[in-house]
Amino acid sequence: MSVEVERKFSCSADTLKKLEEIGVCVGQQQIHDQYFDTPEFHLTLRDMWLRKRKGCWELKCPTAEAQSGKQGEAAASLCTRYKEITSLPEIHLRVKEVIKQDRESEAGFSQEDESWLSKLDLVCFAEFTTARRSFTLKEEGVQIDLDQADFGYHVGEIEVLISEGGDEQAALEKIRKTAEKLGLTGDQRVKGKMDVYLKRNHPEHYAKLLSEHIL
Ligand code: V4E
Repeated sequence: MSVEVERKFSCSADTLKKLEEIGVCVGQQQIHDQYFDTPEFHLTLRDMWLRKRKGCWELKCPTAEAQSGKQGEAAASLCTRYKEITSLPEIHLRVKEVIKQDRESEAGFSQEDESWLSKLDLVCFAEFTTARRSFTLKEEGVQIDLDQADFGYHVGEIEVLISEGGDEQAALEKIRKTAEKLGLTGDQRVKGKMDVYLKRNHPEHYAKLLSEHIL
């Protein structure tokens, strides 16, 4: 299981110019995401994000450190860290734990068979496509993504993948150095695509996530 440590940023023309100078473009892609939750939003109210991307299931959930509220210095608070679970049986187990569904699901675990969704009352609450350009800074071992979502929001992110229990401080330091090289200033947390999507499409739920400090 891996942990994604990342910092979002607003990509100005100057930042883009710098990135094109010092980074190596490693690809462009269109990403279609569908996010699922119960109608009562059991998962997202626990900061758990279940999505289908390129035909595969992924669950992002907070790390133990994030759950205990350990945040560290100000620069680290600009970063998020989430466990990324991609094994479908494990996703099913975790989702079931949260939803506290006592009825045993008999669904098999193939990427194609989606009967487990309806058994757990999971519905798609967000769906959008992102045009992504990815860069690396080889010396830092980081990936930088520039995302343009189809609902008109663009955002950049600097990310480092580590294994669970891996060196988070080293990841934060790589992100800090990269931000410095890109000339990023400002200590404001930048909104992700989901913030903007929920604010527009599910304002009541968005307000609840804000009040619970999940977004
Ligand atoms: C974890 C999370 C969400 C799931 C989507 O995560 P995000 O990294 O924003 O999307 P994306 O498309 O860049 O995924 P990737 O390709 O990197 O795997 S939606 C909301 N959250 C929580 C969250 C948060 N609390 N704060 C910030 C700044 N981002 C995300």
